Amino acid sequence: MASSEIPVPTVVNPWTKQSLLELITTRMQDVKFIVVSNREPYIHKRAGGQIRCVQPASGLASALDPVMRACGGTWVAHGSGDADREVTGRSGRIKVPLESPSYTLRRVWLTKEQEQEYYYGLANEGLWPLCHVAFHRPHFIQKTWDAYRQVNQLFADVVLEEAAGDPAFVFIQDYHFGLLPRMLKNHAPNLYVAQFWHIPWPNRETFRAFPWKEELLDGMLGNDLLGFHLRYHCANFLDTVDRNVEARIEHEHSEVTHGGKTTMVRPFPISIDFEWHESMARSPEMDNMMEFWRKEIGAVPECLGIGIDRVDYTKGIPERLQALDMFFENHPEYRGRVGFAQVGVPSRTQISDYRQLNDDIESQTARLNEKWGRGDWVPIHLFRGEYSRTQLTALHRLADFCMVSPLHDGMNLVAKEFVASRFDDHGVLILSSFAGSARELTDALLVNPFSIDEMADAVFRAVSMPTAEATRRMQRLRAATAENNIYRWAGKILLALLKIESSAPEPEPVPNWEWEGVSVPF
Ligand code: GDG
Repeated sequence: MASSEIPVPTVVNPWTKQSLLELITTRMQDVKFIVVSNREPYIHKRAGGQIRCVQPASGLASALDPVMRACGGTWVAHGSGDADREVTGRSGRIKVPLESPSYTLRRVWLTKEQEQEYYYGLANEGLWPLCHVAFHRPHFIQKTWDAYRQVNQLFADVVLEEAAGDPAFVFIQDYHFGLLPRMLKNHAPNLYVAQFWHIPWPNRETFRAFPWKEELLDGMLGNDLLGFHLRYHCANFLDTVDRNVEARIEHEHSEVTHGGKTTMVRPFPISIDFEWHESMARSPEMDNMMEFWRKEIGAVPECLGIGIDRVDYTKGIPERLQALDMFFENHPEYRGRVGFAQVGVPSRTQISDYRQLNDDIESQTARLNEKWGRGDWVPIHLFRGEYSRTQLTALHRLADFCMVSPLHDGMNLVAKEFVASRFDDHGVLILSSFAGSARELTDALLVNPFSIDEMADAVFRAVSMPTAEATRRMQRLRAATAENNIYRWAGKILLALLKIESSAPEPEPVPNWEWEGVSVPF
């Protein structure tokens, strides 16, 4: 059957904010809910003599904020904004979001040196390239691992303080906290600990290069539940454990037992609040916002492509620009008619490779515009900066196609946000088959981002696609995203945790810790 003949599936009972709330109010009344991540969902920054509260460009923060708004509870995170301390009480706690406070943000203060070694060093120059396998050499330096251990312990102290001896669900986010689960479980067995690893897990051969394998894996096996986006990442993890630590692995149940403790390893593909994105796209303020982009772009071309990314070497931005170059080379009939707007939010600019990447993208854009531009037609518009969610949604609305071409990505939410914004069923998604989202968004034009020819060809297919085919594809993409939304992701994780909790033996009595100011020895 041709792809355009496959019927659009209807969305049956999707998870909603309401159903998640019901789950929480009926099943989680007696437990605290604590989320831990490095990145905070709201950052207070000084700008022009004023303090602004901004939401960072982060997939993790975008995904979890709606869940926390629904659940309440406490989110423990690094207070990284230059005005964070001024607006936060002595306790380090602040209610967010400011316009409708629904949960507590507990800020953890790190020294510049800790941030440098643990965050930029071990997490982002070690684990990030190791797990992405994007042909970028990871750096493993002992002092960064020492800082990683130290910061994990600092967060453990804060979480134990927030739990205050009560039973709690602790939901840890990402690769910054591989040691935290074990630290928590060793001292508070009445905590139910889950971790979601937002980036890929590499195969065991790649992981061989990591110098502190056993300690990291032992830390992660402190979890009751460990989630990855894809089954493939779970299988890689189990295989890595099999090779490196003394453990019993039950592949059939996807469980590991290590040191007498069992960890469930499960795939939970993350997503977005589909309805929220769609209603924003339909809101009256969109007209003004679209006007904003029309002015920024100048003469909007007949056909507009967009890309929205943190500037990161895993996102494949230079490769995308090369593909556009080849497209203009191969299809002179589209010169002057197709334009591309790339939003690139600077990210991790303390790391020199990231600064270099920003410079490279800028000079590549300048070369391309010099080569192809004529009259008032500018082929590539580069917007380097951070934009509001409303502005990004307006850009989605203006686009005829969206290119999401990471060399490797755990999921990639931009692809899903684009689809959610297109209530008009217009627009073509070009998506890397190395993004986790490609497993669900099979009606996108799937490409190998390492093949410039293939991507250039996909651009041609996108701009020349018959409207009926584009519409059918978009309808199916939207149905898939509406069904697998962020509430489903959170609901499935909570249900798995509740299952673990209900089958747990009666807990041992918990020792009465002195919480204030005491560093719990690990
Ligand atoms: C990790 C994994 C996984 C972009 N520009 C701005 C802005 N954004 C928002 C996007 C989107 C988010 O940032 C980026 O999401 P990605 O999914 O691309 O992810 P990463 O930050 O690399 O995150 C990734 C994700 O975790 C979730 O598990 O999907 O695979 O690498 O929401 O819209 N947001 C704002 N201004 C911008 O200029 N406010």
